Amino acid sequence: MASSLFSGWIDLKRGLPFHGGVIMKFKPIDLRSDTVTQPTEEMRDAMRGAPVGDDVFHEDPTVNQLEDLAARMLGKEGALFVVSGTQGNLVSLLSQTERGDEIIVEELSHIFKYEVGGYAVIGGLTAKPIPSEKGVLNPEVIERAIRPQDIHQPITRMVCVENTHNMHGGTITPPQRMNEICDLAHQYGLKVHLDGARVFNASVALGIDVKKLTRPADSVMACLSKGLCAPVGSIVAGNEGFIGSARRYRKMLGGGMRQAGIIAAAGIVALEKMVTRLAEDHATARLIAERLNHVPGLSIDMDRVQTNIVFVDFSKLHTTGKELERLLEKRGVLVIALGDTQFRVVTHYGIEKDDAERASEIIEEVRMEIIRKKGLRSERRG
Ligand code: TLP
Repeated sequence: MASSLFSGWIDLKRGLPFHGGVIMKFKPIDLRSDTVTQPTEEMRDAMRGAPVGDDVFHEDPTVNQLEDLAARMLGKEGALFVVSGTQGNLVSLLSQTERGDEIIVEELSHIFKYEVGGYAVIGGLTAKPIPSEKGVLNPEVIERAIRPQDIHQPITRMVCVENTHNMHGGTITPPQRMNEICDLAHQYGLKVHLDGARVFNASVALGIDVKKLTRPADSVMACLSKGLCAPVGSIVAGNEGFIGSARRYRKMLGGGMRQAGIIAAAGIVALEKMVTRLAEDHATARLIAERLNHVPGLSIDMDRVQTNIVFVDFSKLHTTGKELERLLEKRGVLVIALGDTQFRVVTHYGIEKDDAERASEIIEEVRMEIIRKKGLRSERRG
């Protein structure tokens, strides 16, 4: 229905001019997340023509093709197509732990903070959150968090690594550090799960084969529906025993998807065609970061700008996150504020260089508007 009303503004690559149920007069520059990406035309064509079958019976040729491709790319014996990153992380935990076990997690990790406590509610697990250096775990800190064998204490069973690390601003754990973490964990008999929602962003930014980051882990989750643009779905990968178990837990969680080849078809395009393009998102993120970092009242830890995520500190503007979001939205830029000190910008397919420039300009204008309103003097930087 919207297409006839707003056909002049519709751009399938970037999506329809809707936001929060409201039809906007212009298409916003949506920097809230790379989860907002629309499937490409090639994905839509592939979905239209995909041969399908009942995947619970292993009879969907397109799902089977996606899983084989993903396993090969991630350097694992097998892979499983799951509904979401959250489901992929949960089946990975359930498959490698017992109720009452403890998992070691980074304190701002997605598994710990944003997965509704599934590890505890469904897995019966406790979590030991540990700090990191800008999202990169230190093996010595991990070692100190491993519980001794003691009848009073839960058994430490797993270490979870997030690469790239979302809440630290898309930071990368390099292969050498990944090897060190895995060597230590394995020495203690622990499993390592990699939340690689954006692991292809890490490999593209480093210019290395993604296997260098995924191989040392026992299980890997990688999202198809973020920067890679598939409409739905993630992959978990590991050895055959793990995949067998993950398949059972996926079924338990309601993730047996029947003719899922329809969406797996887009996942194949995502893996074959959309990986190297992520470099463009890294360039637009850097462009925004470099521009905003020169704006008085805003600051960015440029060390953390490694992939497609930028955290902007606006605490010096003395406004609320909600107000900032509202003012930006009025001018057609969507971001997510994290409390009243930082907002997050995520670049993705459909955000071109000129969108990045325009968004930076609008953010600067809104900052002026806030300063004017508050009667604050704009101070020049140093
Ligand atoms: N992240 C989303 C939100 O949930 C915050 C986002 O917009 O960044 N691991 C990591 C590191 C993630 O960033 C996310 C999603 C997930 C797992 C979960 O993936 P989905 O949304 O597919 O369940």
